[in-house]
Amino acid sequence: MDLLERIRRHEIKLGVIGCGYVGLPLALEFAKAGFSVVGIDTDAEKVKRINQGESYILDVDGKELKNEVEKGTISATENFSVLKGIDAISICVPTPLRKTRDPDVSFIVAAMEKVARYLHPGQLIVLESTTYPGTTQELVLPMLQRDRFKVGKDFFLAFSPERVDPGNPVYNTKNTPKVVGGVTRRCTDVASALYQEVIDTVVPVSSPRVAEMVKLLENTFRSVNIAMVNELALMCHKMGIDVWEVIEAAATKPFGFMNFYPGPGIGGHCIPIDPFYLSWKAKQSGFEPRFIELAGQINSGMPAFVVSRVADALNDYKKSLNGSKILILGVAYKQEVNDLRESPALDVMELLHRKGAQLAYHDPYIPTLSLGDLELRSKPIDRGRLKEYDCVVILTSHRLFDYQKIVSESTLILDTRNALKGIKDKKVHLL
Ligand code: SAJ
Repeated sequence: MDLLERIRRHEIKLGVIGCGYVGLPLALEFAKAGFSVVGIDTDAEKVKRINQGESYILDVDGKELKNEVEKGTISATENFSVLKGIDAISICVPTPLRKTRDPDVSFIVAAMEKVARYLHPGQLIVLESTTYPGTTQELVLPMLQRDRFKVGKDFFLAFSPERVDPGNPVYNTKNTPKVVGGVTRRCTDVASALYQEVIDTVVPVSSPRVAEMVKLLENTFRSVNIAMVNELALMCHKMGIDVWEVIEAAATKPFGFMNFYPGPGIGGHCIPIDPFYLSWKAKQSGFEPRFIELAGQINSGMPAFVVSRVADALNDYKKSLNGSKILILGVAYKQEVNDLRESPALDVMELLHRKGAQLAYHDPYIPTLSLGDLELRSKPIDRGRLKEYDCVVILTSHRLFDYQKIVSESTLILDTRNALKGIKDKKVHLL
């Protein structure tokens, strides 16, 4: 029986390489649909916790995972030789930047070396990691297509960008449309057939290059628009205009507008990074992208702006940054996530620490963090402890914070997220 038929009967075995915030939800969706799924990860702790039915991703329901593990539809291993018995492989490994801001595709290469080693006729391979246009056809295909293996005939290869939005209570793996671009038409058909079994909407495109570019457009769109409102915040501060009121009013426009909000900078391992995959590749093709670089400069300049605003606010109370006790409220890179990667809070804290501030933070999602030589634990803020601080800086506006209490108990607040919207008090300074 051919692969398409076996996919439709849910009789194929799926391998997911990289069981992080993308791979684990995907693996669970396929397991819930009755596929036999193996998670493959180099992190022994992740493998152990999956096999114990224990979720380490906030958006993955622990009970559902345990249920599927007990049913035997999902398991995990560090041993890549399982690929010998796998029919379809989804690769969801990290794609960070090097220190030189160039793409680091070493995780993709490492995964593909294993895939190539165990490649056998009839296999489908789908790369999901966000990467520059051309990765699948220029880097991955040559690693897999050898003398006797022909793509589109002996094996199938596609790119399908992940669109996971951590902490999003509405959109998840199943109900977020999935773009799929195969190296050949048949590759697109086979990959689309697989995703159609678990994802409500599949969007086939003409090539992996188009699918890779779709993802980078999505994330560059966010980076550039966030940078624009960040610059608007700097402008409005100079001009004495409330940027938050401006954005709220502009958002009443029912067409041709989409609101973004200023903040202390951008975090996560997507928006601050993915656009630079695109600009790197564009430059290789002789094109100098300007929006991406400019957006990066503006967004990465926000932590310093926040620190200058803290200094100004303390100055009103005849206090200096040096020696002041400052509490950072919310350090995760965005609300309702337990992820510190690229969080602008780390940059703000580093700058404050260098200026001699006595730092503390509170974030129920992040129990500990290290900042250079500093090891910090999340401090409790109950029983009137907020009064101990010369300034409270809200960097991530988790919904679970009691903002009324925070205002009443604090001496001075810098709110970089308009979390206190509507609470008018002279001790509250807005970004
Ligand atoms: N941010 C702002 N102002 C805004 C929106 C976001 O300052 O108006 C900041 C956030 O605080 C955060 C950063 O930007 O630090 C990134 O925010 P994000 O909402 O883009 O969050 P991510 O990176 O977790 O998720 C995004 C997805 N988000 C949405 O579509 C809402 C989506 O772009 C991708 O699916 C995902 O990255 C990815 O994995 O690429």
